[in-house]
Amino acid sequence: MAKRAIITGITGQDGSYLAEFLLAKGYEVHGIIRRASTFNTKRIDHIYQDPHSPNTRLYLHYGDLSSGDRLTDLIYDLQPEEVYHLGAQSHVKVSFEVPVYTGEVNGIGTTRLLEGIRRSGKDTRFYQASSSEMFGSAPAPQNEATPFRPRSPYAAAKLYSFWTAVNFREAYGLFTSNGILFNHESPRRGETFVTRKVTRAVAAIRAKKQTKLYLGNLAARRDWGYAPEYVEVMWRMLQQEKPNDYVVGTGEAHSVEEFVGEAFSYVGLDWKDYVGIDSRYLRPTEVDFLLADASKARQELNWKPQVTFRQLVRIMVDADLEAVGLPVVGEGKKILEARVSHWHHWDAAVSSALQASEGQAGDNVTTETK
Ligand code: NAP
Ligand code: F7E
Repeated sequence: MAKRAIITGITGQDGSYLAEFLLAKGYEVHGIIRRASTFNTKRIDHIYQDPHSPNTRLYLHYGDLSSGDRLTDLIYDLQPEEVYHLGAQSHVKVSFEVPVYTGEVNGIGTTRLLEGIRRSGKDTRFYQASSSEMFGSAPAPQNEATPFRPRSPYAAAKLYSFWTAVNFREAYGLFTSNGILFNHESPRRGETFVTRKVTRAVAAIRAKKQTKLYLGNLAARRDWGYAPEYVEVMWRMLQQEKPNDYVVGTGEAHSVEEFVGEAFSYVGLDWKDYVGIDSRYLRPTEVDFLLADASKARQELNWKPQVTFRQLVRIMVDADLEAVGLPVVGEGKKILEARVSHWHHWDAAVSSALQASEGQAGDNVTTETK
């Protein structure tokens, strides 16, 4: 029988890739989505299946992490083998503006799910989307033994969830694993994160639809990887004999300025002609330097990322050029064809962005549970 998984945050970057990955592995996938007055399913429309079809393996259910009853009911009704908890208010800068909401959703939301699993009595395996932001000001490189020094409401809330997952493991024997993931990006990355903001601007400037790009701190350094490779490691964590916590990243860090330089030069532009600084994008407290020491994941999960920083920039810029209707430079597209040939395809990555801009999303929700 097919394994059944619940994904919170299925409409997000990682949730959409994970849903594709699990469907390709033969899972029955149940995604929890928020009701919105506009369509918010653009990243999963290309894998949507009509719930009336006998072969359907993707189901969507309304629910919100800020409210527990529905989550508990879904866990009771569905009795999933695995829960991937990816739903969150994921923007660090925004968390300074809405700290209480961020704590409610990113912190207490996890307890709501874990309590639902504990009370259901089923030995459901649980993946917690922990974050390198939890390391904050701790010196790089960071690994599982590095002390956490969070620098934002986002990071503090994620830390609460990290320890709650550990506590439910120790107190009740639940299979809970934390993936401490460093930044990972893709053509499906939210438009206000710095990488996507830059690659979209490069495409818009090339298309003569934009003349200037305003950013904040160009000196911050991040360990940026390619998102589809990171959802595979989430799954690997839940296939282990025992639950555990793992740092996941490439082991290579670059500054925001380097990302900007690489993206502009890929299309033959000098970034200094286009980029300005606007203090509104600065954070009250910044995380200066994140660099993963992912040796444990490499050894125990046999996980090693294939896509490099330079390749990531090319994949994202090509996708955004295509999304604004320009010819791609082409290196990014070739990299994906050569290096990521199995379940993730260029067409899906780009077509979802195009569908979004063309407003093709549909009403894809069934509230029926099996
Ligand atoms: P994302 O694109 O922002 O997706 C977040 C998802 O959470 C969306 O589906 C969103 O729904 C959903 N969500 C937000 N608030 C919710 C609520 N109150 N109730 C139910 N669902 C809610 O984030 P991502 O980049 O895919 O990241 C996935 C997870 O990994 C997040 O927990 C993030 O904090 C964590 N993480 C990300 C990275 C990274 O570099 N990407 C690194 C480490 C950890 P809508 O579509 O309706 O907004
Ligand atoms: O910022 C700097 C900014 O917002 C990266 C989330 O997925 O990864 C992400 O959090 C850096 C920061 O990502 C702008 O100050 C400069 O130093 O793209 P970001 P993040 O804060 O690292 C972690 C691992 C997560 O868990 C989070 O969910 O870039 N920066 N100028 C800017 N950042 C933004 N957003 N916009 C700017 O204009």
